[in-house]
Amino acid sequence: MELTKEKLLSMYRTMVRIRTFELKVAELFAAGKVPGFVHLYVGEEAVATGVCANLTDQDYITSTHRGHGHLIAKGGQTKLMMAEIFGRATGYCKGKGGSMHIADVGLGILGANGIVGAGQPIATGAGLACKYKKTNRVVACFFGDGASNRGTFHEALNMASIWKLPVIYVAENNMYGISNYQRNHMNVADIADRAAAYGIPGVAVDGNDVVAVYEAAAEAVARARKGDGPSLIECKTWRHRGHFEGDPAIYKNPEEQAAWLKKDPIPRLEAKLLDLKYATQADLDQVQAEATAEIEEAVKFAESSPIPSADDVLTDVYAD
Ligand SMILES: Cc1ncc(C[n+]2csc(CCOP(=O)(O)OP(=O)(O)O)c2C)c(N)n1
Repeated sequence: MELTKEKLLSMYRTMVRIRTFELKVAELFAAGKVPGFVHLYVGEEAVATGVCANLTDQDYITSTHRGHGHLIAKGGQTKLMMAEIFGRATGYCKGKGGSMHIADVGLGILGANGIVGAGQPIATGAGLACKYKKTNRVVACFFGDGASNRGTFHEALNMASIWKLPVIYVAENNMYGISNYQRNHMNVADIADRAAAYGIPGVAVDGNDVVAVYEAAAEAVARARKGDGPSLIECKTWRHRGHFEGDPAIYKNPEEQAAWLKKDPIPRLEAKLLDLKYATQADLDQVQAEATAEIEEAVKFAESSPIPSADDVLTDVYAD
């Protein structure tokens, strides 16, 4: 499949916006301006971007504790996200959710989730609703390698398989569950192999190559829309930073880290864009400048927003 210039440039823009957002959050967290925990997506941008580039506003995603990239790729507004991370009343969840609980149901973002593996049954339920209502919508379910060991993963894939639900399960294999290397927590090299147990297609791709992710997701989305059921896509990738901000990641092998940094998905796509003459260095610099301005604006919005009122502490907690 030959991707158009517009598609490649649009995916580049998304990846740069995610990276810029995340590095700004890292800086603000280190400065003590962000309450709570943040788990950043730096290094994994090609996964959310390549998958979500196949989705429309009508489709759904479920996200994880490392969710900022998924939300931006699905069209979430960086201003409202930043305000939420700052715990402000103007944020996506009125400042009550923070980094790990951002949702925008209108955009099909069914929520980030602090419970590892909790998105899998939610995505499966959303897939059942899509099928039942004959909407032709699909659901992309993002989760980590660690989450593929949870019972929720196995139940979700089994049910989606027998009911032929339109769900794309996306395992973001960044090789670690916190500090636990993949070989210590599972006896298979490829999470994609687990698809065989449920009779669905499973494919492992280079998760740092946005084109490879895009193509695998395109096939899975087409299959889901046709009514042929779910797929599992494993994207092999690497988080550049610790598990959460503040984690010095002393468990990582420095040589392995250095080798993965050379496979950074953003410079890889830049090289491709320049090579294909789809962009000049000035065009790429312009994309970065726009992303920087957007994120600065988001920070200003968050910092100047009010903190939630104590009177609202119990609103939106339970359904009336
Ligand atoms: C059910 C549950 N068990 C344990 C935890 C603690 N915990 C938070 S993140 C994490 C590791 C998740 O690893 P993975 O699924 O690979 O995602 P990654 O952080 O690598 O993106 C764990 C065990 C949790 N949040 N929820």
